[in-house]
Amino acid sequence: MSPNVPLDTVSVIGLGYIGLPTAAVLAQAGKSVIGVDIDQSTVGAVNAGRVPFVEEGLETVVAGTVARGTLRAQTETPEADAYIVSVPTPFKGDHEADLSYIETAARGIAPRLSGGELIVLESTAPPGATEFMADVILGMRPEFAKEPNLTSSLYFSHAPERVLPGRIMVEMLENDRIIGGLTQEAAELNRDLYASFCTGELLLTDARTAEMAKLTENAFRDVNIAFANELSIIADRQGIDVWELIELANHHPRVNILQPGPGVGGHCIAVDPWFIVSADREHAKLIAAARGVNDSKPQVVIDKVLERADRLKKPVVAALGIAFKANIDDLRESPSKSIAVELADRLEDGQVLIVEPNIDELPRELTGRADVELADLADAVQRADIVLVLVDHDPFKVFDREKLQEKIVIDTKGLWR
Ligand code: SAJ
Repeated sequence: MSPNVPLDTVSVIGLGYIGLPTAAVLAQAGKSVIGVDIDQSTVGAVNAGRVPFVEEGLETVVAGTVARGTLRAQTETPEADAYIVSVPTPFKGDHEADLSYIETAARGIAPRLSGGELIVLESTAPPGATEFMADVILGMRPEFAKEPNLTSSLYFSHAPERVLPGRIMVEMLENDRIIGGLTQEAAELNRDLYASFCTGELLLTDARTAEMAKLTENAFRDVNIAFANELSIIADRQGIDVWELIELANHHPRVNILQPGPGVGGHCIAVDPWFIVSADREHAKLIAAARGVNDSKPQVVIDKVLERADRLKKPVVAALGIAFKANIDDLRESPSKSIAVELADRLEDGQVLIVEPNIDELPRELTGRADVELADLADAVQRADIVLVLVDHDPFKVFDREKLQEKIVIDTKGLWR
């Protein structure tokens, strides 16, 4: 039996790629939701029913729930029955997790508590982070630490997000969720809250296992992409088409190799495995090696382009895609973007034409330079000596390949094979 405490008002701390969709689906499910963000422009956008980033289907739900009055945003942490902390956990130093955003969120929540509240950590974090969040809050409110397990106490839980950018509004409703409580009651209360919007299975465990499960999922994917990336380097040197190789090997009933690319980007898969490594450096050998392989792939691509460009006078490179993956506008931790930046720096007397249909202006690192320009696909290909495919955006797939004749094509995504 879950503790009998209300879960009507929910405050979501951090209105980013995960927090805002979470707030929106909770509001859609009938909760009264108050989103909190330190960024006034995010707060302003949400209150106007707008979304500060591209995510299929999100704006409609935000606009609808704001108009109905079930979702609003502010910069101050309010009183609420439940809190969901969805703030960044970047790394610092030697790939240690930086828990300072979680700490700041916890410090904002503590003064608002009156007992009986559920506090959920959604941010991906290393084993022990939920206990850390609880310690920060209980350190500020020691009166709640004295009577654990009573309805007047606080309930701490971890429910790591697992949604795929680009499919967030579907996966948030349908994916199974792992819910790890610091106590059984906390896990049950967390399950009751998430059952209001999630039709997937809600799997209860303890907080440390839930923390590790999330890291394990992303490390699994990272290791498997590293395998594909390593194969792509070996195959290239052996004169073998890696895409054909993988397709053939995947006909085996128990083989399922992922796809190589220019490297691994985004704020999850390129980051989270480090939290396992930093928790146990001595034993996380494979996970650390996979990170190394994936992080080295952009340099392999850069070297290949420079080698080809070396033979040309005033080489023009069309870089197709700088987002971290297909059909999104997210440039964070994007290997494609760093490849474009380094090419712009190193191409002698050359030019880089960036084709990125999901953005209207170039990021800071690529602006204000005479040798870089945002161009449309047809124009860039026409002007380029080297066409470098970095992201498999849909519009690139249907490009007329006749127009590639006489171009040097370096295709890191196997788009046009
Ligand atoms: N990539 C490849 N080859 C592949 C698949 C992906 O090179 O075969 C690259 C992508 O181009 C991209 C990176 O890997 O640069 C990551 O992309 P992704 O689509 O694998 O994953 P993310 O980072 O968008 O989202 C992941 C998901 N985790 C898993 O699939 C295990 C998502 O479910 C998580 O919620 C998310 O991380 C997160 O927030 O942790």
